[in-house]
Amino acid sequence: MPVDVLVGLQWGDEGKGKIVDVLAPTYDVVARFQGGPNAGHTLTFDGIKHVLHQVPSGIFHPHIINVVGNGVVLDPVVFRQELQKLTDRGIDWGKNLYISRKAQLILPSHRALDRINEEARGGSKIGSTLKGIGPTYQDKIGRTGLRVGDILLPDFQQRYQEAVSRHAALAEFHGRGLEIEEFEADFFSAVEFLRTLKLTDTEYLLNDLLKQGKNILAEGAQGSMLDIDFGTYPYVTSSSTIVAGACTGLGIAPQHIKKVYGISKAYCTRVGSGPFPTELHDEVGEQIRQAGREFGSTTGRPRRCGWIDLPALRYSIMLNGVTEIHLMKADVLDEFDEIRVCTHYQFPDGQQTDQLPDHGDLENMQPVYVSLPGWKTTLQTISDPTALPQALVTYVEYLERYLSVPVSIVSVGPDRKSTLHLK
Ligand code: 2SA
Ligand code: MG
Repeated sequence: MPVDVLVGLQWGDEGKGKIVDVLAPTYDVVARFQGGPNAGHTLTFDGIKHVLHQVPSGIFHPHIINVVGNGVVLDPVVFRQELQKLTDRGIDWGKNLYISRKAQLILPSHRALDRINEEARGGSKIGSTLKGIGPTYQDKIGRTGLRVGDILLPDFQQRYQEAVSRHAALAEFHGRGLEIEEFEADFFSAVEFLRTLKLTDTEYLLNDLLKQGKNILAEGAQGSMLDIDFGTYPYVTSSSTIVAGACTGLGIAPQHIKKVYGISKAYCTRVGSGPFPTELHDEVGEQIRQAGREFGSTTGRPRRCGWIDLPALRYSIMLNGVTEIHLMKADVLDEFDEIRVCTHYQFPDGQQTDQLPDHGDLENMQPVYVSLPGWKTTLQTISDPTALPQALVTYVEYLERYLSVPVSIVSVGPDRKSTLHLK
């Protein structure tokens, strides 16, 4: 049976949590393959909004096995909080949640270093979520990281102290102290809690499940334009957010992958610094922010808002081999007279391109737009795809023509039920 992968095609917050929730019932397994507490996946059903950071979004379905893969960086303190909240809401996660022993551990000193590094960047801050993501992946690649499985070793405490000493030296380079003492007791009690969970070689678990005929949904976090290799470097996150990351982040071979769901908003947002060619600094951008409630679900930061960027989307689709697009938050554009679509970028010398230039260039590009009519109706009340307004159908057809990939879902509201299947 196959592995299907769901990825964000923009700069994150495309609505991946909602789509995993909608698709989850047809899968036996939902697995996270990268990122960590920087992610914020929002799911809304039965009138309640749930925000997940590290727990896979299949957790609300008792039949689904949820896996935190080796590619993830895990903060035990945040993880325990998340699970506690689920318990308080009556979700029984105990039986079907597995964590890779090879996932990297985020330590309090990683979080401290994230802040120190950001502050040291002065005017060129990444806009990190300050969850310790960058420093933890740095340790992983530098082969000095601590992994979840290490908490079972008798010398874990000593390994921890060695890591903290290393981190203290790095902080000192910036003339700073780590100042983590007040967080350590909490960290160690969360580690004790983590010990009681199902810490597993999840690459075996997943491949055994595949052999048994189970199907897996790999749940991406952040977005393709934040990918460590192909995103707008250095304004990116520190993991492989594209489909290829699902292979290394779960231990699954590429031939198992079948469908690739590419999630995009009907417009575009970005949180944090870095180039964003279609960003709107005017009242239209503000209108999108308010209508779309565009504030970070992890940090509460206001998101930068703009029109959909088709050269960037086509690039993401190419990198991921997207087989179907899910167009999210179409209802946010209900009130607009016109919907703009960026088809090209223009260089300062007047030349145009529909390819994504390197980020230095990208900052100097002007977007070239096509204007399409708005639908000026309330989409949220529509439950039959054939009842969608013609202007929205025209918009969707325009995207499909440009991107050469079908749009199979249009989402018209945050609730599970506000999901229209076109194909
Ligand atoms: P980091 O913390 O090292 O991964 O930050 C590096 C860049 O990646 C961006 N990033 C994100 N962008 C959008 N959404 C993310 N998740 C949260 C959410 C964000 C929030 O779902 O709302 O609540 O603010 C996410 N995670 C990382 C980040 O802004 C940096 O530009
Ligand atoms: Mg999010």
